Amino acid sequence: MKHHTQVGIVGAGPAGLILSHLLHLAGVESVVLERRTRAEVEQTIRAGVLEQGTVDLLTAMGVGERLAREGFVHRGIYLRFNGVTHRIPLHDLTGGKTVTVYAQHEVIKDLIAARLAARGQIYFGVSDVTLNALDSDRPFLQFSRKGEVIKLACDFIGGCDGAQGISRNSIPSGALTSYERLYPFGWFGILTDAPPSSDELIYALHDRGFALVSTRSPTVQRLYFQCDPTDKIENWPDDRIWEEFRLRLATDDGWAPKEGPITQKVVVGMRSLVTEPMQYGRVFLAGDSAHVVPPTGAKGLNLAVADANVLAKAIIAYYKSGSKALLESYSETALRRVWKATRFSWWMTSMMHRFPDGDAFKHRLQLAELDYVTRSRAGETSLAENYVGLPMD
Ligand code: RFL
Ligand code: PHB
Repeated sequence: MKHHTQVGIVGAGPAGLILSHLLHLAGVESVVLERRTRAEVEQTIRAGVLEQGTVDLLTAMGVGERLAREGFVHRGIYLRFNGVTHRIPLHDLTGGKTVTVYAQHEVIKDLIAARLAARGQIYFGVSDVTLNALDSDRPFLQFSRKGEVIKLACDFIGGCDGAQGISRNSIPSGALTSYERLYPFGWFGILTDAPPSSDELIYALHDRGFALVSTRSPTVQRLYFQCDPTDKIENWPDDRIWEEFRLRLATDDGWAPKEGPITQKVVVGMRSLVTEPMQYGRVFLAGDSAHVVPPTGAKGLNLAVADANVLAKAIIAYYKSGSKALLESYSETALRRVWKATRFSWWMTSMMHRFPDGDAFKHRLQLAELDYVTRSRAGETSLAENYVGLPMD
């Protein structure tokens, strides 16, 4: 067990693992501390849509092999409203960019395997992690592992511990400003053992609310519908779930989802949160620890990847040249992209969901906006370039 490292990283999610591996590829050493077990981390079902830039980065890092084999490249998405489906041709509108559907936990498995093959240090199942002396030149992480309390001195700390982590709250109150928006709905998500219902994702707005048809593999599908954020999965037996999907996804030409046994049910809340700046002294926040987006734009994982990339470049430049310039501009660089993804996620969410206030004027505006976005080249191009991902930095 080491007691000093160049970069101490809290959290083995996409942000922490990508940061650690990018640093390793440039000869910078790091240690990753993770609260959960390896099995838990590798089995948590979350995101599914990787932007073009995320795929390119993972490939350049040497972890794109299985992704290239098993991921599904999508050249468009469908928007469905008023019983009619409209295709947004992402590929044609963005000069050839696409998104790839490949589950987040598969990315995590690939990254952990790459870190361990390179003798990278990830400590799973640690507890009581604290961040200390953050504004000094000698910050340190303290944690418990197998009953032993360990102090790990670091040159820098990467706070990559997600929305419920401790890094953000370790920064003195007053040093950070948070901007938050809660949405009055959540998503009910399922996994089902069924063949794909569609060749590309379907985002649907219906009088009863939003629904999304996504996929995981030729035999496993991921679907969501808008629900009350306090709803309970016990209220939703399988028959009632399929009835809701059939209603919300119905088209004038009789489309219906392919049904199968439901193997997972989950209710997720929806909020937007941005914390500024994403740095304090020698701790740098990356990913959900600094910002959260509602899932409608499929941006959360991709933002975590982009943050880790910007931060890795800044740390590597420091060790190569001694210059702190990129470290000092990290927050500003990352936040430019974060705010644009926050805007896009808020916009997609606002356009695609029924608001419980039942405001008919708002609903008419949503339909007008959808009509505009699907009929105007400018409108669909704007959606497409945000969906496939804005430049990494
Ligand atoms: P993570 O993935 O939450 O990883 C943080 C890690 O830190 C650990 N941790 C700690 N470790 C040590 N000590 C502590 N005190 C700790 N506290 C926490 C945790 O155990 C965890 O392993 O954060 P990261 O790396 O910033 O990555 C963010 C993404 O996971 C997240 O933004 C996405 O999953 C969001 N998201 C989506 N993003 C997309 O880009 N495309 C999508 O299609 C998409 N769909 C989704 C989503 C999120 C969803 N949920 C469940 C919120 C769909 C859903 C339903
Ligand atoms: C998913 O497949 O989990 C998924 C797809 C698109 C989204 C959100 C989640 O916008």
